[in-house]
Amino acid sequence: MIEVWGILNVTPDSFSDGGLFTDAGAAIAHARRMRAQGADVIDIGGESTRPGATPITPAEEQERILPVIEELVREGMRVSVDTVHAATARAAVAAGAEIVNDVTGGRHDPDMLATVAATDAKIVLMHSRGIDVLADTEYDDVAADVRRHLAARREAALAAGIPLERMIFDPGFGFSKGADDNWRLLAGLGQITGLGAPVLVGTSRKRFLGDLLPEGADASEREAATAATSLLAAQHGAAAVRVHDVTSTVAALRALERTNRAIDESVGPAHWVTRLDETGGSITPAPAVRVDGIRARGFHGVLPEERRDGQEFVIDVELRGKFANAAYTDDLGHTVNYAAVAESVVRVVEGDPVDLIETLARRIGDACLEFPLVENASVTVHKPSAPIPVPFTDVTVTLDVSRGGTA
Ligand code: PMM
Repeated sequence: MIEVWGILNVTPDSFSDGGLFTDAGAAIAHARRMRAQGADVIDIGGESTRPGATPITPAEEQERILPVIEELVREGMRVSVDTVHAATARAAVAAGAEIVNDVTGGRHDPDMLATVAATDAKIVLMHSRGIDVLADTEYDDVAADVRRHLAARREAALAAGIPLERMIFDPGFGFSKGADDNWRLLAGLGQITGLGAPVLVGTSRKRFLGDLLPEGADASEREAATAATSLLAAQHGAAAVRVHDVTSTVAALRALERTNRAIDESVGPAHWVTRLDETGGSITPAPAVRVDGIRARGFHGVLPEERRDGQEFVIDVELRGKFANAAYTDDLGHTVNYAAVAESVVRVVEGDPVDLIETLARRIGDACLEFPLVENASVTVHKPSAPIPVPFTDVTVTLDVSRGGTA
């Protein structure tokens, strides 16, 4: 089962539970309760991200959370610290926290990434924009924009000395996202899981869930919607969910686990049942989709005349992924639309010039992975008209890309 992180806000003003656990004794008691309910990690925050919350100094933040962390670690709990301050992260890790959860992805405090790099702790790199989580909600394509942002945070963290194995990505539900953006992000979670590290999802009690409830319902009535969205996140590849009410989400995830177990134990043709945490079916081998001989004109190459005059490129792509159900459902939604793939390939060839066809092949491969259900792509780029002084028929480069190994 995926991990469940129980939220422990030791703050007077968090949006749904502010003020409940400001006293260390009450906070520790609540953490124990969450552990008994099935929480794998306790995520402790001492500063609220709620719009309008009073900012506090790192010293005040530490005063609130360090005694709690020390006690939870002493009792064998795994602790994550929700902070944007490097000094607090350092002190919390010294007190035994094993994860630093930074809602700014290390952008707020210039020392954060180097501080985490110097420890053994993991870091949650979350997508967010400004301080005001209700502002700045314009996106071209929210899942692709968030993926790009997190890929850049990944590069920054790598440059600071944090290996990929110590990273966790979080698309930041509710942070500068309009209501529909949150649903699009959930639908497009595969783009985030493709970044190469586990993904954490936090929908708990967030405003966008209010749209599912009768008008006037308050945040405490969002538990069923939290459990449902956490379950959907698990089905879309999340490795962990961050929730206030542990019992309801653990029950939902156990239902998924039980059903999948029944599927694994089932007899009969594999396509009668589909594991619920896979969008594709369980028939093997899954069909491959090939599109060969896609022609487009581009200006790639090292030679000046290639850049000036351009030439024809011919591309073959073979895509593999979770297409198995298509053979039984006859539904285009269960496979990849090869016409759209071909158009996307042409756009890349006609796009910004590069020197090497290896680079071009890689860009085409990345474009193929943008399609849902595609898990790997083999791309061959032919350059039959390359201006070399020897008679020849073709020059090609073939490159394979797969989710998790690219971007
Ligand atoms: N949401 C809140 C605070 N911290 N951290 C991560 N990694 N992901 C989130 O979605 C997230 C977070 C919002 O406030 P809350 O603590 O009251 O849920």
